[in-house]
Amino acid sequence: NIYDEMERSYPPRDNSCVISVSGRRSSHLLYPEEHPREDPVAMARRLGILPGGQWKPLNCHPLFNVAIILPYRNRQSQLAVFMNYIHPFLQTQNLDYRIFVIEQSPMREFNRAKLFNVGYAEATKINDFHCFIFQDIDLIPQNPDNIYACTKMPRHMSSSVNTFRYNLPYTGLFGGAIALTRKQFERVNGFSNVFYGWGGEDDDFYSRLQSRGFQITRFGPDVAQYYMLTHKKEPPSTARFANLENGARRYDTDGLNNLEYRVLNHQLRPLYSWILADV
Ligand code: NGS
Repeated sequence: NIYDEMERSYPPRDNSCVISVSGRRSSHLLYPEEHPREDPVAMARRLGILPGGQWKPLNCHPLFNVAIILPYRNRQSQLAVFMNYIHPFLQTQNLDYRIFVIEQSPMREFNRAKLFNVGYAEATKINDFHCFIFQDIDLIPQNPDNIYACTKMPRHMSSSVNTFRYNLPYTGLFGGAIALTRKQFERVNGFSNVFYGWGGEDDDFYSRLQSRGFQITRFGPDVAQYYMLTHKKEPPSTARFANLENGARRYDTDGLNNLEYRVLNHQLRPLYSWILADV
């Protein structure tokens, strides 16, 4: 049972929430773009979501406390589709969660990995989150059994994506959506901060985990199914291979412990906490 692998945030007690697992396969497509779109304020009110995109079940004690960190720039319609879909999805899992959107200010190339570090740092200032999900907003989890919480080992959540015909392209892929406890993330000094532009930052992160002796885990391909929202592909960065090659030299000095950025703006929006950062 894969749910034995879960790492609880709180010890079980009377009236702990039950993780209900349907056991159903999700080979059907959901076409989240075509879901009826609800106004964010109306949705927050209907679902009892607090300002900044926070929610927890009120009729039982949640077992999992999760910060969901989403790096972002210039994908407004995808963000709307994602938020419209993800809140009901997370609520069926009875999680104590909060969603953070970390937007990178213009000028420099996008730095997905550094935005994850920023999200981690900002979330940690607000609350003692036990578990972090780092993920792209174009990835829609299709199976409600894909629990958005941490496992005893760092977990690659999006191992079965429609654009790869639901196959894992290579064993070391650790991109898309991942889950790590605060402890696991701190143990590897977070992500590297040097990967500007597309590609390689997730491979570097996987090497960090390996260098610290972590095994990773994945749920089965029927549970780990994702639907990717379509968009134009970014041209890959030319620096990515060099950064990967000399990555090992920087694990201890490049990451959470040398993270520098400026928060330019932040707002508690109805469905998420928004942070605009200059990295
Ligand atoms: C690898 C990239 C990863 C990326 C993966 C999947 O080649 O960052 O492809 O990309 N590594 C390098 O460029 C060194 S995908 O097909 O999802 O666009 O995550």
